Amino acid sequence: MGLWLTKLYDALSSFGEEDPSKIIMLGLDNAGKTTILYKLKLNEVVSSIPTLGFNVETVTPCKGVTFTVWDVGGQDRIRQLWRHYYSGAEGLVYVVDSTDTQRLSEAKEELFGILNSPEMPVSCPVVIIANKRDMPNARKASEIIDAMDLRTLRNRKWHIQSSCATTGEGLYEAVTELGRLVKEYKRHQT
Ligand SMILES: Nc1nc2c(ncn2[C@@H]2O[C@H](COP(=O)(O)OP(=O)(O)OP(=O)(O)O)[C@@H](O)[C@H]2O)c(=O)[nH]1
Ligand SMILES: [Mg+2]
Repeated sequence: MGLWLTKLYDALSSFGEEDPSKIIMLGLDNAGKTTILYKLKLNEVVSSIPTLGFNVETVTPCKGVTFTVWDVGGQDRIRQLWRHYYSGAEGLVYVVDSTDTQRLSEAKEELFGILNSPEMPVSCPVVIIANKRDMPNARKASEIIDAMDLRTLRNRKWHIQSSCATTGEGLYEAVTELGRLVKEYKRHQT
C-alpha cells in the first residue's frame, strides 16, 4: 500500500510537467534584462556588463512553470541579431527602462518591429516589464501603455507589469502572468 501511494504521488507530481517553454527577452540596452534573468535564476543581483551576445538560462520561477529564457543584448548595433532568436518563441518578455523617457518611442518602434517580423510566431504572447520602478522619475505602467501605444497591439495577448529587478519586486507577478499566457498559447497551437 505504501509503495502504491508513493507511485501515485510520483505520477501526480509529474502530471502537467512539460518541456520548458522558449521565452525570448528583448528590449533596449540598459533596460535591465540580464539583471532580471539572474534575479529569477539565482535570486541574486549580478553586476552585469552590457550583453554583447546572449545569455540563456532555464528557470522555474514558480511551480509548474519552467522557461528557457534567451536574454539577448539590446545595443543598437546588435539589435539586427534579435530576429535569429524568434523562431519557436512561445513568449516574449520585452523590458523597458521606465525612467528612460527619451527612448520610449525607440522602445516602441523596436517592439512593433519584433512583433511585425515574419520570423516572429504569430500570436505569441508578450509581457512588457516596466523596470526600475524604484527610481523617483519612473513612469507608471499606465503611462508606458500610452507612450508606447500598447493598446494598438493586435492578435496577441499582452500584459504589462512594473518591476524593480534589483529587489525582485514585480518579477513574480510578471512570470506568473507569462506562464498563464504561454500555457494558453500552447494549448491553441496543438
Ligand atoms: N535602479 C535600478 N537599476 C536597475 C534595475 N534593473 C537593472 N538596473 C541596473 O541597470 C543597469 C543595466 O542592467 P542590465 O541588466 O545590464 O541591462 P540589459 O537590459 O541586460 O542591457 P544590455 O545587455 O546592454 O541589453 C545595471 O546597472 C543594473 O544594475 C532596477 O530595477 N532598478
Ligand atoms: Mg544584458
